[in-house]
Amino acid sequence: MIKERFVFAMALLEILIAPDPRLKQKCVPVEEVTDRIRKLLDDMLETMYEAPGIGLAAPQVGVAKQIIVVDAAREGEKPNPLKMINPEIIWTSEQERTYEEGCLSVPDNWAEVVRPERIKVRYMDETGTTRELEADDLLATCIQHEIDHLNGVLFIDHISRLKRQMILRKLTKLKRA
Ligand code: K1U
Ligand code: ZN
Repeated sequence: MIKERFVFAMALLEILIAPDPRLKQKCVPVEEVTDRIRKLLDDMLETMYEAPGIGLAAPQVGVAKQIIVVDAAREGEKPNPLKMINPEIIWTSEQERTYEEGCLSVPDNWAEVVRPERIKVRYMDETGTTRELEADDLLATCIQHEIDHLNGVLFIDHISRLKRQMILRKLTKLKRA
């Protein structure tokens, strides 16, 4: 008997640009880690590297599920791709850090955001194994930024209303043009 084999090619996904109601949704947890979820994780990583970016959350590609990918390795460092399903922050440091953040869904805009400097995050990997990771520096900032996306929060929600509205108006005009 000939066994059928499916070979899935990786795909680049379209990244949604704000304002978009799909970026403001609360995402649902993943119940079971299937091949479809693993394919989404691979496609998200490929999309993130191509953008280029250091993180990407599923709602940014129109999928309202609690899934993020991150690689905060700096230039010249060994790549460190992380695939996180149902990530939850279980500890944050009192010490905070300010970082000028960007977002692939808010292109060409950067703003300083204050967040805890160190975090501990619990998540499921692509095999369904629950893991915990302690992160600091850019990795901690990026994971917090991506988990915000899963709750419909963008980095511009951390800045003044005036600045946020200016950015959103600019993006709306660019999308119309
Ligand atoms: O969520 C996203 O849209 C990805 C975003 C993540 C992020 C950046 C900065 C601070 C916190 C979270 C980005 O990757 S924006 C692009 C970016 O940071 C970058 C692009 C090329 C080289 C290095 C960084
Ligand atoms: Zn973002």
